[in-house]
Amino acid sequence: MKFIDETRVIATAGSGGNGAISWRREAHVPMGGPDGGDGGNGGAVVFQADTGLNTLIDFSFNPLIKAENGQPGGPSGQTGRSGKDAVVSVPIGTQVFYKDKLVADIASPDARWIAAKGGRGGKGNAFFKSATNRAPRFAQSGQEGESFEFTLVLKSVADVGLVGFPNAGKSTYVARVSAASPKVADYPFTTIKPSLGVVVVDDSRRFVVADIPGLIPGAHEGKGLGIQFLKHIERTKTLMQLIDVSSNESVMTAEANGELEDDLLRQAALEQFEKIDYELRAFSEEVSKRPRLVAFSKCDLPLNQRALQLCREQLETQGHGVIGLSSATGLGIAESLESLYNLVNSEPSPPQHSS
Ligand SMILES: Nc1nc2c(ncn2[C@@H]2O[C@H](COP(=O)(O)OP(=O)(O)OP(=O)(O)O)[C@@H](O)[C@H]2O)c(=O)[nH]1
Ligand SMILES: [Mg+2]
Repeated sequence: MKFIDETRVIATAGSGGNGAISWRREAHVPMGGPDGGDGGNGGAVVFQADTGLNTLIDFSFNPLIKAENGQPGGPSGQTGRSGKDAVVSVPIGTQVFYKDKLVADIASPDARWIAAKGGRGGKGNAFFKSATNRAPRFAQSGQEGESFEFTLVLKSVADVGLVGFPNAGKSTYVARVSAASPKVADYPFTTIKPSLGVVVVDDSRRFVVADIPGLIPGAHEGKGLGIQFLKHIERTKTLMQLIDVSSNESVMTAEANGELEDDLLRQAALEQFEKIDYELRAFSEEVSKRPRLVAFSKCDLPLNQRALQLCREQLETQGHGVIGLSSATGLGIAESLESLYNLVNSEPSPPQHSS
């Protein structure tokens, strides 16, 4: 899945402070010499990778980035304070273009790039004192900070796509495992467009997960919100399918009457699996054949835990990894990350069609 985000920013570094012209004035020194201090340097604009970000949206509201100017020099040889750098967080994968040329690629979690250099502070008149000019009446002006208009482009490719019925707990999972904070609510179609989260398993292992709007039967024909996002799923390396039977109507009714048989529960869960599987197959045979992790979500609820036990074997014989997890309690979360990381890294990348 590729999301393209593009935005323009103007990065302006701080100017250097002017050097000072000043003379020593002390009661007992009749001819005070020059003592004007240097101006401080201007702050730089620095782009820094941030694993918690996955869009450039903030820049569309705030395209002007300005670092602080250096302070002018003072009397008695005082150097002006340097301006603070403007350190701006950008998502990993951000590419920086200047006049259509790629000038930086913020690709790793610790990447830092100086986008605009601050101006040097000017020298004060004390600096220019020499044998031939003992009383220079001039000082240097601070240099202007650099200023550029850049285009930032973010192309994120998601490694894992989350699929499942609306309300299955996809966004809650993304919120649990990444720094992203998608909207979560107890009604269907809370998520209306995909969003990404960067999952940091540990220092050296990361992957990107995509939260996708819920799929419903008929999605491949355009029902619900699904179809346009099924297209994106084609680009992910692997899928995690979330199953949640706790809001299935016949299950709930039987449960309320105290007559929930194993068969009914198993059937309801497998049916949910099949319905999504059918949509995937109808959309693309190739996508449906990719190894998939089937996760029974909300396993803090006994109902889902029981459904997991009842269906595990059958789903495993179909070649899928099967786990139970709860984004509410953390149960099975670490295991899911290990499995997904392994799936992502064992799979050849899908073909890179342009989107
Ligand atoms: N008990 C329990 N509830 C959960 C868990 N995960 C999610 N929920 C609840 O399930 C409801 C739906 O969660 P979402 O994460 O919004 O579901 P979704 O799959 O993203 O839904 P859509 O965006 O509508 O497709 C919310 O009320 C969540 O609080 C869990 O692990 N345990
Ligand atoms: Mg959602």
